[in-house]
Amino acid sequence: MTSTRTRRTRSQKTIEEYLLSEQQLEDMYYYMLLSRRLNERMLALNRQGRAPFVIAGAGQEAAQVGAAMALQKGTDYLAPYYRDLGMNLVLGMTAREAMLNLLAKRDDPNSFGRQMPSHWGNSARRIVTQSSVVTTQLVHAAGIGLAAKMRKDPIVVLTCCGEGSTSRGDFHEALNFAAIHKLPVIFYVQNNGYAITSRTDKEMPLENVADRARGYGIQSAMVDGMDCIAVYQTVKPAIDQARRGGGPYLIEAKCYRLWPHSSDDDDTRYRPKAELEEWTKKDPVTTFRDRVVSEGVFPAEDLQEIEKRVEEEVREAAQWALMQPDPAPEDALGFVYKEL
Ligand SMILES: Cc1ncc(C[n+]2csc(CCOP(=O)(O)OP(=O)(O)O)c2C)c(N)n1
Ligand SMILES: [Mg+2]
Repeated sequence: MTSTRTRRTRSQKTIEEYLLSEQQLEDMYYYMLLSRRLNERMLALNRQGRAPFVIAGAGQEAAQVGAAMALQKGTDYLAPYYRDLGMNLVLGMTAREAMLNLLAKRDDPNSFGRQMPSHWGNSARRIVTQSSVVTTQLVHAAGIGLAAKMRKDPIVVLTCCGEGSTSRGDFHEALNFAAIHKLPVIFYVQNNGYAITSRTDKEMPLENVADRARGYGIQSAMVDGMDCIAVYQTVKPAIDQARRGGGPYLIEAKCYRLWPHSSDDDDTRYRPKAELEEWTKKDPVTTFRDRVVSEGVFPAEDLQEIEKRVEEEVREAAQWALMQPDPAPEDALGFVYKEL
């Protein structure tokens, strides 16, 4: 995002303490807020009967935006999972494109309306197309890492999944393979406490996903995934090290899914209300805002300008996307068979 605002007084000291530029901090807020507002509008469209299915990243915006900002755009690869709207936005997806994807429109750049919503993919942005089968993207990431190593290409692959997905075989195979071959892959696990209705303690016998790294001899870190700045500062050095040939890294971002699993889920049947209320106090978007305002980094008026811009962008994108054409029925077999 490029700033068009007039400058107001800022606390230079605090900005330096964050080890981030003013622009990076502004971008963090913009992308987190854009992701949240898009998800809210998407759910409204779903409830109006206009969008079939929503699977959102609400509560995970800091974990996603902070990590994606550590990538080199257009150079590094992202093998995301369905909740990663925030990551896609950082790597260049527009609000209009996000809405085309939700509505399975002809011009959806992810799959031209062929995949379910939130099945990302964009070759120009180096975002790897994904399967509905959870965790398969980790194996794809290991393969891309191997190709990069063989070509001596200094790229890094960031691949994401939820903590529930770390109990599937693909997780273990991908980590083992990446560790043996010292591949430039960051395995980034967004631990949001649940795999649909199952709490973490019913998914694995350990408290921390990061502890699983030891079994493969790779380095690991845990970070507060509700804190965008901490996430960036944890992921960036791991990416830099992998780019220098230091091998894979497992990072666990502890966060929380503030919404039900999807638009088809009723979380009141399995999630205690008090737990949700506690985590809502740590909402990554509002806590970021409160922090940068109270520490004098941004005057509240500057953030209000971003908020107004985001509202307008999301409103316009939804209206525009609803009017875009659906895929033509005769194109249904496109991309299925090789054109001769
Ligand atoms: C192999 C496989 N099993 C089951 C499912 C159904 N499923 C979709 S999402 C999901 C939960 C995954 O939980 P987690 O990895 O923690 O990610 P979260 O949704 O919590 O972000 C499940 C079981 C699937 N898509 N693929
Ligand atoms: Mg989960």
